[in-house]
Amino acid sequence: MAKQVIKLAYGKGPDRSYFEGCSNGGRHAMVAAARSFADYDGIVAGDPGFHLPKAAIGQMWSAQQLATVATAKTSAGIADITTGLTTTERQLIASKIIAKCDSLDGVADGMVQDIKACQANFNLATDVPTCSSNGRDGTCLTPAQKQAVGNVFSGAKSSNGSALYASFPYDVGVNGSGWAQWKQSNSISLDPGATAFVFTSPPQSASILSSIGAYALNFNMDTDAPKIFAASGAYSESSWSFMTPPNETDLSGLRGRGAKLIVYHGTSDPVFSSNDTTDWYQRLSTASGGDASNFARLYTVAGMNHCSGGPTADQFDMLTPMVTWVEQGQAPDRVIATARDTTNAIPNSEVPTDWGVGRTRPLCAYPKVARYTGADVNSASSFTCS
Ligand SMILES: [Ca+2]
Repeated sequence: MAKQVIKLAYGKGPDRSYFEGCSNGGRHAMVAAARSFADYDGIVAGDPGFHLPKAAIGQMWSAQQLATVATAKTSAGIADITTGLTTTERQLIASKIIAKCDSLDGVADGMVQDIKACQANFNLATDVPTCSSNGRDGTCLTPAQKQAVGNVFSGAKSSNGSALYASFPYDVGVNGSGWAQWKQSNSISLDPGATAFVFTSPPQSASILSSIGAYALNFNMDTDAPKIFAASGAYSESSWSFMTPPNETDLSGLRGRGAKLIVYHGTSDPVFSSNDTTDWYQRLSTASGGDASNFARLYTVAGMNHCSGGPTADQFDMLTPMVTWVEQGQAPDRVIATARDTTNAIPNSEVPTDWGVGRTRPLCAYPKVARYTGADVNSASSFTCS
């Protein structure tokens, strides 16, 4: 429609067209890269939910895990999953992740840039103190809590152990308010609503809206989850079919016309896993002769929750590097991100005060990692992508 308006107003269409979106908009971007590549010269996909129906199942899986260790019920009479893992306990987990992973990138700065190495170094079972089943005081997790949290991070599975969605990397942003919002609120409201009425076929009766939390906690990973692939009567196409790219590692159309794709993803995104996106990027690289970086690049954002927030440097401009890439042929090796401290026009209250002001970091083209090389710890220029 915009292109039509431009053509009517100026007598010719736009010279260049760009698409950018985060979250479900990131899914739109991924689908556009595969299906509508002829319409865009550059596409930026942020924290893409491009496996959205699976991610929603993952959310309800997480809710079910946390329900097993809840200590109270809601007014609706279901497990209050916010009591399964308190804010203090999330901060405890984050502090233990920091203890094991912060320095792997060369500097103890409260940010885990080498997220892959962190997964090999951090062990929930042994790095977080264990308390007795009735000894929860914020300094430990019970064995049952460790089981539940471990299951949340290892991702949704059917009863025979088949993965229904991706795992999540352990990262410091587990202490972010966005983590709790998605894992302990949206997971029993937004995700089950979308699953019940859009993602599964046939859709549920609207009457279940009055007990949508119970729908989430009773969602059957064996018999309900497959309904995202089902069509039924008037619902002649499954959500999986209409919401995901037809072949997510075939971007030959985009590549063939010289268009570019930039994807970014917070490593502490609690709803759409950055593991899912890095897995896709690795498969795209394999399908592209071992290297997709001449037309598609991925940047992970340390500590960032879903599209923003958490202990992170989450203010960055991906559009300008995209335009430079498309129009001048200069691929972005690093993009500078800024932490929104108290001096920022839109501060992020989850930026730790001990970071001071003016912190910048490079976002590195995956699989490169931002590593400290010395000098000012708050300056992106003190980091190399390697
Ligand atoms: Ca660090």
